[in-house]
Amino acid sequence: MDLKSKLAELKQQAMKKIEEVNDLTALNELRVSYLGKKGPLTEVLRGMKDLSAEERPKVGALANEVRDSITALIEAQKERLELEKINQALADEALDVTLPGNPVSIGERHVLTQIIEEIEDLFISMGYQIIEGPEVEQDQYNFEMMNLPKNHPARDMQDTFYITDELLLRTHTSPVQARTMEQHDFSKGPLKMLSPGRVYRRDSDDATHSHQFHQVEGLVIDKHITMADLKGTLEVFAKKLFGEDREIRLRPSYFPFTEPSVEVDVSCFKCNGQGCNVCKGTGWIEILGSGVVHPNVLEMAGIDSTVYGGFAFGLGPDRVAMLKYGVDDIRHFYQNDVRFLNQFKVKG
Ligand code: 2NL
Repeated sequence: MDLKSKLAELKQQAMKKIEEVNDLTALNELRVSYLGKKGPLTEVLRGMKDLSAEERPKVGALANEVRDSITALIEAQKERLELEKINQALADEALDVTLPGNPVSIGERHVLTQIIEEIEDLFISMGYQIIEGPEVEQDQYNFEMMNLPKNHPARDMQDTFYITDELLLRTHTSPVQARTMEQHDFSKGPLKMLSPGRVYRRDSDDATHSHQFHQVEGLVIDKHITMADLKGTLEVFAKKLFGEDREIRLRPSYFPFTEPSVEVDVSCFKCNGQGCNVCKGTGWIEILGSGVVHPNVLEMAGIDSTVYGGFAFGLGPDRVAMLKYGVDDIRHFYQNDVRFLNQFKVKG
């Protein structure tokens, strides 16, 4: 076959294959196979040396035309395939921005944390510091410094988890206050503190008892503190937590660490004092214990009880939450069933 026919056939075959190609890799392979150094076009050009002077420019021109045509078609196909690729990618990644979003379920602080933080915020606003301490305590801080010497009958009131003779799980948050009183520099001003935290008692768990629960204790020590300071403070507290219409009343009581001691009732937030199931017909709900700090407690912490005095109170956030939300079993707070916890979501 002469070179002209060879070129014509080569062109026809190449144009057909390039026309049919449908991806960029195959197109590049075709380019290499037809136009590359080892391709048929190069071979034709190499064979030109054997042609006559008359034939050589004609075949040369034809060879150029064939190469240009193939190159042009390859370029056109390349452009088409690249555009298709981009369009395909855009189609694959298309987003319907009008579709509704998937709702995200957002958690909430535990109901007890909510109550405790509400109490913390109130006392912070009155100038108190929030101070926390260890849950594994020394007998010294948990009992001794709270005016509960060994063999004191009041220790029987507290069924305690002992770890060793001297180490125990704290039965109240008072040891945090004992530690703080010991350290406080009264030349810098009064001590006003609030200690929230977990406490432990050797109770059998039932609807109203848990071996692990919470306590929030408050303590103020300064010169010239009286029962009136205590009453005013607790009135603000009761109104903040149970509503502006609440009143409080004090009843005499006994705690080893306060003298005098009082039990504090708040007028029932459900029936406003008329008598109902929440207040068991009395119109009053007991919410905390408190009193004037016993001089022995001050002295044991190195504070001169003839110069300084104070008041202290303790309450159980578990009980407050049960009253506030009508929860009938303290164990709900510790089982962490989301169906229970989700009832206390502040936001949707
Ligand atoms: C209650 C009663 C109370 C205190 C806690 C206290 C602390 C110090 C000194 C004196 Cl450092 N007292 N704390 C006082 C009276 C009562 O708790 O029923 N809590 C749930």
